[in-house]
Amino acid sequence: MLERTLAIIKPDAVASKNAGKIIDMLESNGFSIIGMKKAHLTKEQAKKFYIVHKERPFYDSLTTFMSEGPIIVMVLEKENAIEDYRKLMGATNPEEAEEGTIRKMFGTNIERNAVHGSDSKESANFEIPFFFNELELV
Ligand code: 3AN
Repeated sequence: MLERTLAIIKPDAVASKNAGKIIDMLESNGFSIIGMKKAHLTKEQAKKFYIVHKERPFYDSLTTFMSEGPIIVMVLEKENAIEDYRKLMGATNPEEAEEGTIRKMFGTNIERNAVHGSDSKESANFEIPFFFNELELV
């Protein structure tokens, strides 16, 4: 069954001009981009997006990072999109990510790790409408 996931190219990877290479990897791995926009989150918006992490020690630092510059947000569609995109991203810590994954290639450290992807159907159901309405998904 076709599935949708939310992908973000984070401020570090947009600033380092790696967005195009990351988008190329998505397409060559079979993902269809059905929604895409550039955004610059405020700290408050980043805190709302990452509300599930509000008790974590890195919540403040993460939301400062995610609001430091523009991001590129996409809705990706594919069979098994959520799990397959998590695999293509690689481990949260780029040092532990497998060769050929996006985070291994473009991540700097466990926080500045180039990309985000929904980790479950429940997350995708929160994250996709956070950025897109149905009319924007084609
Ligand atoms: P993932 O993005 O791999 O699902 P999560 O959900 O545990 O990882 O963490 C969300 C985001 O928080 C990560 N993408 C990363 O930017 C940041 N993060 C995770 N763990 C740490 C940490 N120990 N220190 C700083 N930032 C972290």
